[in-house]
Amino acid sequence: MSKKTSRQSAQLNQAHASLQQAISWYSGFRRHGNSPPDDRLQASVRSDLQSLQNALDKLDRKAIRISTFGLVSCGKSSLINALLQEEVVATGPLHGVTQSLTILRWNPLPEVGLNAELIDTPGLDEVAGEARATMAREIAQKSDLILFVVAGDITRTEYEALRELRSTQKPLILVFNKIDLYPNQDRQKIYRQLQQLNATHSRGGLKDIIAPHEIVMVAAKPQPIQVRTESLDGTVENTWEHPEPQIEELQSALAQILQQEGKSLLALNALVQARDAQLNIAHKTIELRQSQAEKIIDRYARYKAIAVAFNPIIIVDLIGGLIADLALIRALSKLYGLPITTYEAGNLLRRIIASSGGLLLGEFGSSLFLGVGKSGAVLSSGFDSTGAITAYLGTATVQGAIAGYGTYVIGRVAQVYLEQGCTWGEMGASTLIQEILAQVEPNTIIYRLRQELLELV
Ligand SMILES: Nc1nc2c(ncn2[C@@H]2O[C@H](COP(=O)(O)OP(=O)(O)O)[C@@H](O)[C@H]2O)c(=O)[nH]1
Ligand SMILES: [Mg+2]
Repeated sequence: MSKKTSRQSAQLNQAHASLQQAISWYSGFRRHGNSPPDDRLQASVRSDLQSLQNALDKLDRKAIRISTFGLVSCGKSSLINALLQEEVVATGPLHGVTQSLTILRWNPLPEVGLNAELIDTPGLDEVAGEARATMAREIAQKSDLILFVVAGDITRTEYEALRELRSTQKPLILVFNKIDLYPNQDRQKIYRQLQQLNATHSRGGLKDIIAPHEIVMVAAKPQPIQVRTESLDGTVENTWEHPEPQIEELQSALAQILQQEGKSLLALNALVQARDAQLNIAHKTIELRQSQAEKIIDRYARYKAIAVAFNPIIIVDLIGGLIADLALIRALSKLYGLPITTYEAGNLLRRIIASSGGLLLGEFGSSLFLGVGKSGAVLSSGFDSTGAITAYLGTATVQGAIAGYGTYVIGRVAQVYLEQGCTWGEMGASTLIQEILAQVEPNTIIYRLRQELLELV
């Protein structure tokens, strides 16, 4: 096994472990902590749990999902038949031959150890406006690779759909079909036409909608040719001959992608799906437990204010404050039932300290200045004069209030981090996505999508 292949297999295994870990965590998490099983929460995260399970099942099947998009009659169904080398789906010149999504199993490269699922879709122009965009996005989200089929000049509708699909960050091949009818068409011409459409309509968004090497030219079902045969006795017979499909360019483009990065794509997409599901779960949990969380944060803010105000020693203030903040983070994560270890809680606190440095500095500064005053007041007078006690209490109250406010902010920031942090653990989906993206080879499709994917993480 080559190094690349084994790296891809390792990515697949890691994705598998990550999804399994997430599923085992979240299917038990409603019984976690002090919170009783919560029917409302359970109902609201059901679809996300299902999505996690679906992603894992797809990994188990090792199924690369390839879907076709295009206007009606551009030859999507014909293309699928040509790839399968069998008339499996109905095709025809009438509008709307394909009414629903059809999933077809295909085993293009047994040696790669991947299965493919080809998805035949209705034409983009058969579904109106907003619904079309939604349909396209939903199908694209479930796909690992998109075949966008065109035949003839690219229309505005096609261009818009192409742009919409591009924004899902899925690898895409532009398949120009029916080259038997357009013998003068070539890759560069299509590329230029797209660039032109892009310049007119992109509103400054996409720089390069597609690269020339992502365009392939095929004839999925070339027009039958009439053959006229005249026998010796003079009788004439007209027959129709069906030329073989010409889809070699597409076949080799697919083979290259599947071989070079099929498993990585599979792992990556499963992880993206898992990450989104986990973020949804975290978000819904935090929303549903908002009022309880506020009570906890208030309580800790008050504890800390009191503890800091009445503690005369600076360093104990600070340590005590940090312990209180850590305890708050633990209490919140317990309330939500979101995965967090003590180590992660410590990390989280460090990140909060780094990102809200100003606030913490304020706390620290107040401890130094006011704390010295506070300790000084105690040392010099030993609480024996009313003046000293007043000074002490004044300083202490201000300091306590600042510390309490600090905890309040930390509570808020912790909520945000908990919501996102659940995918950043050791086997977390976001962590693995970043690892895979760091390993991609420059000449791959994933590499091209890397920047956009990194922005999503
Ligand atoms: N000339 C020519 N016709 C094609 C080709 N591929 C498909 N067609 C025809 O285009 C029509 C629509 O094909 P179909 O696969 O049903 O399109 P779909 O609506 O995109 O699924 C059918 O009549 C096909 O025979 C091709 O490569 N060349
Ligand atoms: Mg069709």
